[in-house]
Formats: sequence, C-alpha cells, structure tokens
Amino acid sequence: MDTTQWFVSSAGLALIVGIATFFFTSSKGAAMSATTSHGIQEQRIVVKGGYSPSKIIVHTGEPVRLVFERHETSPCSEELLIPAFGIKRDLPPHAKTTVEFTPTKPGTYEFTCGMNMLRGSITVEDQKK
Ligand SMILES: [Cu+2]
Repeated sequence: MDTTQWFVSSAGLALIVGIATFFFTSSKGAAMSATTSHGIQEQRIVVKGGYSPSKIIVHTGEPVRLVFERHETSPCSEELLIPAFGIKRDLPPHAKTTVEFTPTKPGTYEFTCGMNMLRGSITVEDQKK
C-alpha cells in the first residue's frame, strides 16, 4: 500500500465511522418534553437527515403544536406522517410547517417520513394534577 492508497482508505474509514456515529447518536437522542405556553404544548423539530429531537413527550388534554423546520431538500423527508392523529403533510424545504392535534389517550405514537425511513415518536402521558 503506497501513501495515496493509505490516505484514501483512512479517509474512507473515517467517513464510515462518522456516518455510523451520526446515525447511532441521532437515533439515541434524549426525549424532549414539549414546553407549554398559553395552553399549547409546543415543540420545534429540526428535519435534517432525521428528526431532532426524535422523541417528544407531551401529555393528554391540551393541544400539541409541532413545528417542523426542514433544513434540507432530500426527497426522503418531504412528507410527514403521524398516522395516530390522521396527519399527512408535505414539509416544504427550508420552511416551517406546523401540525396540531390534541392527544386524549396515553401511549407512544410514531411519526415517520413518507417512506417510513426517518422515525420519531411522541409519548403521551396522563396529564398530571
Ligand atoms: Cu424517507
């Protein structure tokens, strides 16, 4: 192996490790509790190669507003599905798209891209108090 080959292999290996780390850490992200203001539970979600955060915690009985900010043009993420709440929306690139629903039953509900590749979850807990 000469120096050029060594360099190319090392760069390739570094790239693979980088990609693997990215997917591993992004799917393992901590769950975020939505912030309630004026009676609405709001959470901003960045869409770029995945959903960030991808795990959201809300509670029953108050409207949830998810603001999806899509920072890419990749066709993978152009559609958003939240089947449990009957939501199917197109997310225009480099723009914010707001979806709202009011969860009534505790549980964990998935949201995905139109191809079922990018995934996130909404955990609905019983309202405290
Ligand atoms: Cu996709």
